[in-house]
Amino acid sequence: MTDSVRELSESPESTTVVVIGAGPAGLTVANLLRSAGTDCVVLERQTREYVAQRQRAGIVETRAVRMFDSWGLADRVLGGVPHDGILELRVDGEPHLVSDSDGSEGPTARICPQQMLVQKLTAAYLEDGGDLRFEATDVSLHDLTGERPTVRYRTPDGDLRAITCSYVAGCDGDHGISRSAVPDGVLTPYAFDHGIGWLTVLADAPPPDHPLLAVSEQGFAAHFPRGPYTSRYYLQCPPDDEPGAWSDARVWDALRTRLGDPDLVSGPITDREIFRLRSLVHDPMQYGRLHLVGDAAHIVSPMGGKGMNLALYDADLFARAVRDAVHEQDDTGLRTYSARCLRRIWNDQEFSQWMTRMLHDAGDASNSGLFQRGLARAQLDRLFTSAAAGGAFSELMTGMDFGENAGPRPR
Ligand code: RFL
Repeated sequence: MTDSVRELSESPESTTVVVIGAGPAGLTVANLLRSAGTDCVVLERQTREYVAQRQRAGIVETRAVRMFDSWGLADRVLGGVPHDGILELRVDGEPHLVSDSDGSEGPTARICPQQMLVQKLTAAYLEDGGDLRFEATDVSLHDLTGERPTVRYRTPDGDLRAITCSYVAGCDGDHGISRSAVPDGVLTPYAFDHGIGWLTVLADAPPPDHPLLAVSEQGFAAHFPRGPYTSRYYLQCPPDDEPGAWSDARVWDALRTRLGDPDLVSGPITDREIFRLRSLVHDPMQYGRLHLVGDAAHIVSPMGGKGMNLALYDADLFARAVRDAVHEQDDTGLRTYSARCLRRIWNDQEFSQWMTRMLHDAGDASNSGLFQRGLARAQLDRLFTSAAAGGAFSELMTGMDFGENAGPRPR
């Protein structure tokens, strides 16, 4: 008998699914499973307050809004305001409005910051009697290829607990423990470093009329709404730059120059960090009864706003697959989970990569050269003038670009 087993203060509990992580992926899985009448336990390392304030994504894309709608959850878990379907691409100070709505019937994208989605998903799950355990540390996964895997963890009081289950949802992000529970050699990582850094700044300052992405010779910049009087800004910078090198004055100067808006209203900066643009896919996304969901399986460069939306896509497929397996003894969804997720993931990686290259190469040519700059400007020109190019862009932005979206909705 190992020390950890001897320490167990109670005999193991039992549930159908243990969900590791209470970010957008884990909380969506938990809410959908509850809607499907399937029991689960969510284990989250952090406190509720910490998880509820983590600010990242800002838009829930059309496909994801309709996904929540199809489960009857949209009104409860989506906050914010409807996105008006217009995106501004500003090139050397000149505005171009492009549609990121595909005109199809049904609810459309919402400006719903990630922390608002997380807060609402948490509240809905707990209101419905869901089992969500914060400050669960030392989580470890066992017997993943057996009939009943076990998840062990430590409570905030230091007690060691164990839960046996039919399935584990690894929703613990890029730095979680789920992926590392898979033996070496099973998963193949496909990684790409874009060689680009972004300074990201959150400020109490007026949001733009439309989400705004700007190309300029001084480098890429962006301005996104995050609330009635909150904005997130991005500034291209060297990947190894230090946030301390960006004083408030330098941030606002660079934004005014790159956005071509000398009158841009500034405000108190509440958060500032620098990160490298990188992309990563792990294939397959399952091992035995463990299924990786969201950032635990893949990272997308933020351009195009796909990371959180992909997490919501995986969560939907996983929850439907478990529902079918548990209630109809049909394991097709579980067997095909990884392949179906990866099809969309590679599609969105390609879209994000295309946008990243185009909007950086068209501006500061010091990295990619003048030839690439010419190509990127030609891509922008096509986007602004060709109805077909504009239509493809809208479909990709909404997430409605796959034939399967026309298929039957979850029951
Ligand atoms: P998360 O959000 O990282 O949540 C994982 C959860 O697991 C917990 N955890 C553990 N729990 C128990 N035991 C352990 N050992 C654990 N280890 C970790 C963590 O505490 C956490 O609560 O992953 P999830 O749920 O897959 O969600 C993914 C999204 O967060 C992510 O894809 C997006 O934030 C990406 N992203 C964006 N996505 C968009 O769709 N649109 C955007 O505009 C957008 N902007 C961004 C972004 C990511 C950014 N960062 C992180 C670089 C902007 C930025 C700056």
